[in-house]
Amino acid sequence: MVHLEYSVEKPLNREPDMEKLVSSFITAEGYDRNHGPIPHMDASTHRVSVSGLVTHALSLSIADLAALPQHTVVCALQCAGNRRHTMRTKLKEVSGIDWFDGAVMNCRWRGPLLCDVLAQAGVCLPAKDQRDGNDGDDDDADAHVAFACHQTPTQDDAYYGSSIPLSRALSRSASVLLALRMNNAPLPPNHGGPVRIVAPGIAGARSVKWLDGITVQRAESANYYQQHDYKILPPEADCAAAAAAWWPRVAALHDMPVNSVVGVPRSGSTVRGDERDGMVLVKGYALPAGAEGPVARVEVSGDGGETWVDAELVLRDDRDGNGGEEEEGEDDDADPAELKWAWCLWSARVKIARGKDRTVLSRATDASGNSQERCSQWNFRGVAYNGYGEATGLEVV
Ligand SMILES: Nc1nc2c(c(=O)[nH]1)N[C@H]1C(S)=C(S)[C@@H](COP(=O)(O)O)O[C@H]1N2
Ligand SMILES: [Mo]
Repeated sequence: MVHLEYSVEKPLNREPDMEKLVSSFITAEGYDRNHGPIPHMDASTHRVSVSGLVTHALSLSIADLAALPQHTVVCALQCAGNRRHTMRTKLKEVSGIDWFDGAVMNCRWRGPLLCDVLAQAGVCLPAKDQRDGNDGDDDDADAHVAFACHQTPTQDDAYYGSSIPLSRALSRSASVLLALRMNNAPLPPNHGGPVRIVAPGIAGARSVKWLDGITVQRAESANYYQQHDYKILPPEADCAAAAAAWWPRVAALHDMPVNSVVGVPRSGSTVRGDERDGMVLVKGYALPAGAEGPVARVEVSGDGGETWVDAELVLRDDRDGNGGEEEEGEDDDADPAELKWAWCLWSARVKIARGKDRTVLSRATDASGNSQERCSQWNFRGVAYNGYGEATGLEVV
């Protein structure tokens, strides 16, 4: 019997304190996002099936997965609805949980690469029927790898599922993992233990927890959460009824956009400038777009965007590359972690005039030149908001 925590009606959804979140490059206690109960599973009996368009269907135990070459990625896992509160308050009401800026965590994930698991099964796409009118150019563009968790029902479907394009799944450099470990310890139940997908750069909704099925198929996952909700609908889809016609016509959200957030000071707080020069310490995090990281630059403004200063960036954990904290018998740091998917923490001392109702802004640019705009376009579900980071209503004394 699987022991369950919470329920389909009342799943666990919470985000950590912002000041704590931006105080550590590796997130020890991140946000929780669930569409159903949290199952507590037996790692010694759990199996992951690999089926569909493969030459050998597989049923892999956790021990089988641990016996494959293990890969470490330090990456941010972010809910597509992170910063929804800002979109809702700045632009217009949206539908969804009122996430502030903390539905993201930067962790060290370790496990076999999805491409190695798929290689073992042997992906085999039969040639498509010529009558499809296919010109053969990109014959496999409709091929996807679907992930599923059938352990519990969810709020909108009988199971939880997602998919990513096959090309991404087969790409070694995309570093999609079947994560068995998080921050040098076995993956805990709330974050998907004993095994979850970690798809770096891609909206958290695709990183299926309590993974029990992988299917190679010629269509996206039919699951509710792939077909709805995690999509950037056009502005004319402005209510549930109008959105209904758009869900099947808009692509599922995958890569998340470049982003940054002001973590300290918090909006509405009173801040004291430095005794000598009046400068205020501002801190936050920044995220690269999809596979285009790492973050290259973060600028901060204390005067509403007229002048900007460059922030100092922390782009790695001090422990990376020099041993690190290891558990007995584990060697999570044997290979250096990849860092292009990681977030960065930043800090800057900025000049803010004394008085009430002051604003601090932040804007990030990643290694590929993607930069934040002041505001992003409204969408019905309030996903992928990436306007400038901001702390508003500050009183500087
Ligand atoms: N099985 C399952 N996987 C899931 C979900 C879920 O509800 N069930 N939620 C998804 C969403 S929307 C997000 S943002 C991340 C959250 O992961 P976390 O709870 O570890 O933060 O898991 C994803 N994987
Ligand atoms: Mo999410």
